[in-house]
Amino acid sequence: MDNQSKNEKDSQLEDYRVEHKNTKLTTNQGVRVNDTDNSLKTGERGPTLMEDFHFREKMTHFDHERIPERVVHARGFGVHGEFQVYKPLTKWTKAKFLQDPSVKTPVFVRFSTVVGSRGSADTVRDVRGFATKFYTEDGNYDLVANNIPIFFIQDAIKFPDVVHAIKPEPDNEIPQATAAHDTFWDFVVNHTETAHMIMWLMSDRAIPRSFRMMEGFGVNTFRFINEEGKGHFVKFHWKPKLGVHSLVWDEAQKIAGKDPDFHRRDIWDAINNGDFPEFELGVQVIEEEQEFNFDFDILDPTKFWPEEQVPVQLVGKMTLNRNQNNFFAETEQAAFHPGNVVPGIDFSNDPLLQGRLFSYQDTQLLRLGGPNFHEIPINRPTAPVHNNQRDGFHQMSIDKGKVSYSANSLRQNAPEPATDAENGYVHYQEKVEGYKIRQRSSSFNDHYRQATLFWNSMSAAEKQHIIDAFHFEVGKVKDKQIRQRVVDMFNHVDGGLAAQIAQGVGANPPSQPGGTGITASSPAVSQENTIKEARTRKVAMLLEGGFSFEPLMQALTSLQGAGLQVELISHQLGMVTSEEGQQLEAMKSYTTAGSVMYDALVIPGGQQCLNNLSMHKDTFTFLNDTFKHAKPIGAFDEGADLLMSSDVQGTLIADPESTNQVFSDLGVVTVRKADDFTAFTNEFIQAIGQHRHWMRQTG
Ligand code: HDD
Repeated sequence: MDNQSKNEKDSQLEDYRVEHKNTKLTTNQGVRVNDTDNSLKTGERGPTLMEDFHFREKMTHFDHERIPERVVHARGFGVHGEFQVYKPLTKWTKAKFLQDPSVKTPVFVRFSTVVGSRGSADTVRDVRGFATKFYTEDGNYDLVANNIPIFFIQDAIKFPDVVHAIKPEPDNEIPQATAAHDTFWDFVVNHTETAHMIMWLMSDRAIPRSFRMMEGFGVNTFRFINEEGKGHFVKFHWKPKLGVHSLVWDEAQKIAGKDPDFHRRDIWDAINNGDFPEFELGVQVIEEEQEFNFDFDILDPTKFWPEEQVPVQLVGKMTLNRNQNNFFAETEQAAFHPGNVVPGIDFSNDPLLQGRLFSYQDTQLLRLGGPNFHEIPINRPTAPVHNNQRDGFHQMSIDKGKVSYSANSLRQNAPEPATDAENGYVHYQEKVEGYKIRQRSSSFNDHYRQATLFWNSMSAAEKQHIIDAFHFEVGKVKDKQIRQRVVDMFNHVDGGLAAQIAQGVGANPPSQPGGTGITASSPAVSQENTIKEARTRKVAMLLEGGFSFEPLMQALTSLQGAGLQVELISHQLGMVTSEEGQQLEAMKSYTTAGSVMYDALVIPGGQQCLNNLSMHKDTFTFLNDTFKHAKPIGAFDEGADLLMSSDVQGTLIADPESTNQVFSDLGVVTVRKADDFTAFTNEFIQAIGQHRHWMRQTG
């Protein structure tokens, strides 16, 4: 594609790409095949012959086409891009890709859900994975992140437990891709360390509008190491240039049916349209001497470092600018590992991170069938690889010579370990001593204070969404005792929250006073305070015969000029004629599209169009759902009259200065013939940038 850039990784991948244009069909042995539609038989109606090598090969390959899906993060989608640092980070790290602002480091990013299997829907309530492989000159560096800054558990040994609890229940494999069932909430009430993560999981963060509109967090505490060997604790962030935005739960559920590929389609289309998603890399850095200056343990993965206390410094930008060629070869075979680090980046003793360092390599050995998966094109570093590792399933290199050991004299000890000066990786020399004990540090004992901090930081609408999510999730739990225990557990976070959870799930309100006494908030975690951008949003324009052409075209041009994607939708596909006789094509119909697939709605003018729109029940479903989901609606001329017969009508107010109907300022924008059309489109685009107009739901 024209808009897709070439970089070192792309050039490397080019060697493996195959196109089958103008070619003859062959077997995998390169033998030309003369018929692939009929197997070789004894007589026209006789049995198939064993000697049919083409049949045998074709069928065997097909029979073996599947590999195990990832045990978590099975459903994902990968895209290529580049990363550039803004200025040298020499004072903290010697990592080469973080020094020179002119260097573009190729990246491959895989976004994912955690719980569902490979074919599950994109818009389920779940954590999203955000794994980035940087192909640096020092070798591959993987930042294996999520869109929530903390985790369920404090020690990796609990990972199989939490995953078993959240996955479908083992007797009947129900339910798919959701935490809304007994075993998960049973786990929660038996592990109060999950409280903070559950607050995030019940929040809007768990139903993102787009992979392009979510943050990424490395979660675990890592270390930067500079040339002098000095360490700094660091947490990594990705900040989306489009801001952090979410769906509404009802919308998310409907999209799961209408378009289960919603998120992957969104990013695929955006990149093909040239709307390259951009994320800034942020770091929070803590001096080693300040390790104990906080009221939480900086190694505890159930805690975040509030940005107000430890600012996020933006140090570089990633641009995702190329779609993959082949889903299986690239997304499915990509292997990420938080243990893939380069000189200048090291680990902390965070007990969750320590366990992750074992798990990823281990799971990939099974999933990708042996120890040579680093040779699969998507996983190959662009840095040269030299060592004495040999053989194994699917070995792709032809290592020459007799020597496969070190130290050796026969090849002058090549490949030789690199010195410090040659950038050989030196593990950070941290002094550690202690007894071998299976014990959690008492500094990890507080399970509730940051959960309260998060709750305090939410806007009224965000709080309501959290309560609604608890009602849905816990409402699906059959065991009444567990439901009661959820109420009692979250009473430790906030008494009001617990009382409201209780109301919706048939449990008793908490009997004890609630809360942690924390009154502080962290405004940075509220999506209310995020970047508001209309660019790249999708707008639905309803279209029926007799629409008035000029204003529609004017609106279309303004919206497209502001970088929005507009789709024309009618009751059926095909050409639609305006009142003046011009024709436009409806590319979507009420059957193939739904309001949940768009960020905003436009209703054009024209008396005949209005009459035609009013004839279809689906028009009102579209309009009312858009309104219910708090999305902006723009209507002009006669189109505005349609709002009078919809749910929008309730927001009508009297305007003493005008004879027009005026809708209160809730993201419903109308314009009449005499009014200023440019002012209308500007206001409408601004309303789209606001994303959702929650006042409709809470006001
Ligand atoms: Fe993990 C996959 C992120 C905790 C074990 N994890 C996986 C992926 C992401 C994360 C984004 C998908 C990678 C891809 O796209 O292929 N995981 C996280 C984060 C965690 C976390 C941010 C919290 C800090 N994970 C975690 C723990 C363990 C694992 C505590 C086990 C000790 N994760 C795995 C895994 C997976 C994985 C089983 C499954 C597939 C894979 O690795 O390649 O090893």
